[in-house]
Amino acid sequence: EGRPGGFLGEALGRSLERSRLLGSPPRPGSLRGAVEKALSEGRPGLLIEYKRCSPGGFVAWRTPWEYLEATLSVADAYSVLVEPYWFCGSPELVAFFARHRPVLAKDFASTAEQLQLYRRHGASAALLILDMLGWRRLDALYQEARSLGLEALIETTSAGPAVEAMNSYPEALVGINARNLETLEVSYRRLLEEIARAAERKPSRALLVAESSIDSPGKALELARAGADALLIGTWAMKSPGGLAGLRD
Ligand code: IGP
Repeated sequence: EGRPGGFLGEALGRSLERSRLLGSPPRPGSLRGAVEKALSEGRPGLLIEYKRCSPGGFVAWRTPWEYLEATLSVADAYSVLVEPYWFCGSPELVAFFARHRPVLAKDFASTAEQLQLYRRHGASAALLILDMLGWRRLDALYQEARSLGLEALIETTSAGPAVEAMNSYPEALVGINARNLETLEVSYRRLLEEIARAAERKPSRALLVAESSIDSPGKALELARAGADALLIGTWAMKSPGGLAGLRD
């Protein structure tokens, strides 16, 4: 009996591939290592995000493999949405991208079980949102992540808490998000200002990440000059992955 042809044949191939991923989780490198390597080449680390939809109403049904092909040459790491209801994400997508680059599991993580799920799917790092968790729960989840061998990206929206996080958690990456997650409002101007303020008081080993609203090479350059060590790019990358090419020149 031969393999089925056409779409069914392809579906069988993908199914076998997914099944293999469950049996042997990928062994990705470190997210910090990927960013440090980019910095050693004189450029900011590029964290390219895979999200198929967002609460803002954005929808992009580029398949994971098409997206991988279009972005692998610029991505130092991937940020992959796990949250299913607003962002159309899943843990299996983490496993898919983690075979190729270190992956940040992007979710509204609030329990140790969720961190274990990301780890089982090959994530290198988990997102921890300070404005959602508060310092006490953040600290507990951060310790849990470390004990599982996961790195963390601690996210906030302004320079003050970002500097505090960089001082308290020197191993973590610390991000400032242009999008306020209470109101979903985005401000690139504000992001640039907060990155510049946080960079002034950045401890030497810390890694500062600029997140959201980056949609041109000019903004990427401006944020890097203001002191961002890495850039997290979602919507722009999903809409026109070809446009990212200029970022590594
Ligand atoms: C990417 P943008 O504007 O490039 O699509 O943003 C990323 O920063 C954004 O998706 C994000 C996010 C989050 C999503 C940042 N923090 C927390 C969900 C949860």
